[in-house]
Amino acid sequence: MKRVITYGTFDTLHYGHIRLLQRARALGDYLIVALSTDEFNALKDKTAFHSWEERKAHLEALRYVDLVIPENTWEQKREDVQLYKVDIFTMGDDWHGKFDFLSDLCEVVYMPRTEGISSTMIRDKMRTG
Ligand code: C2G
Repeated sequence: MKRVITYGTFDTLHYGHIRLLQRARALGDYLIVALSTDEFNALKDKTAFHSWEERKAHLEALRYVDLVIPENTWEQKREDVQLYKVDIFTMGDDWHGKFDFLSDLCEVVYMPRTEGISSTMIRDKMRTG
């Protein structure tokens, strides 16, 4: 059982997120998503449109996601990897290199982002119509 973990806000879930989660799950047999809380989003200067509970429900509806846990801090990743016995940590390559410090604990894989879609773009379109 190869266990994979990824982190993010996953606001206004879109096909860029879903392709990321699909590829992440395909790296192993079990995918954990650490979902940014609203408090942690504030640390990322982000304000999600959907609540944490709504974003969690969206992710849990996907066949690629096996478990959703809260992401509260930048520092929790090492503990999460050990606690959940993670074999592979993966993120989109906009984070390339940023989490290499985990490579003594697990494999670190950065995957190409999906171009042409973002939560910001969706929110702007929702605002302007
Ligand atoms: N993503 C993607 N393609 C897009 C948009 C997002 O592949 N068009 C990926 C990102 O690279 C990331 C994941 O989807 O791996 C979630 O994206 P966000 O919700 O924007 O996550 P972010 O704010 O980058 O949070 O501790 C890490 C942070 O919590 C990452």
